[in-house]
Amino acid sequence: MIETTLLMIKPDAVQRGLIGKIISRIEEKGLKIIGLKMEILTDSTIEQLYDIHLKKSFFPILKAFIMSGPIVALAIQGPNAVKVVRKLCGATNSPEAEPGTIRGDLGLHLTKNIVHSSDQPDRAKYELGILFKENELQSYTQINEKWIM
Ligand code: 3AN
Repeated sequence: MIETTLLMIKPDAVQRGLIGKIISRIEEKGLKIIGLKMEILTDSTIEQLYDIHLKKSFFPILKAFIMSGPIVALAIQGPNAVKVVRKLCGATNSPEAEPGTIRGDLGLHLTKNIVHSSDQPDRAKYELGILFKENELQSYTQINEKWIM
């Protein structure tokens, strides 16, 4: 099933100059980028995005980190995109993420863990709705699609 999901490149990866490397992995997999922006997230955007973690003890640390610099948000489309992008990201806790995954190859930290991606199709819809307006998502056909999907 063709799905659209959110990938957020977090401030640590932006500061470390890893934007291009991460985007390359998405493109090389064959997934299609249909939205892309750089932004410094506000208090309220972070609270909406991480609504399920609002009451958690680590939320203040997470929020301060996400607000510490610009993030890059990508809307990514493809077959089973939600699951595929989660797999490309690897386990939440970077030291436990498998080599070959984004976190497994590029990260060492639990909070500064390089990327976020939606974990379910309904969450993807919700999270994309927070970071993108409808007219910021592009509908187009890539010429290589018939070789990939
Ligand atoms: P994921 O981003 O893999 O879906 P979540 O949703 O469980 O992971 O956690 C959201 C973010 O909160 C993680 N990316 C991580 O940066 C941070 N986080 C999760 N658990 C902890 C924790 N115990 N201590 C500090 N930060 C955490």
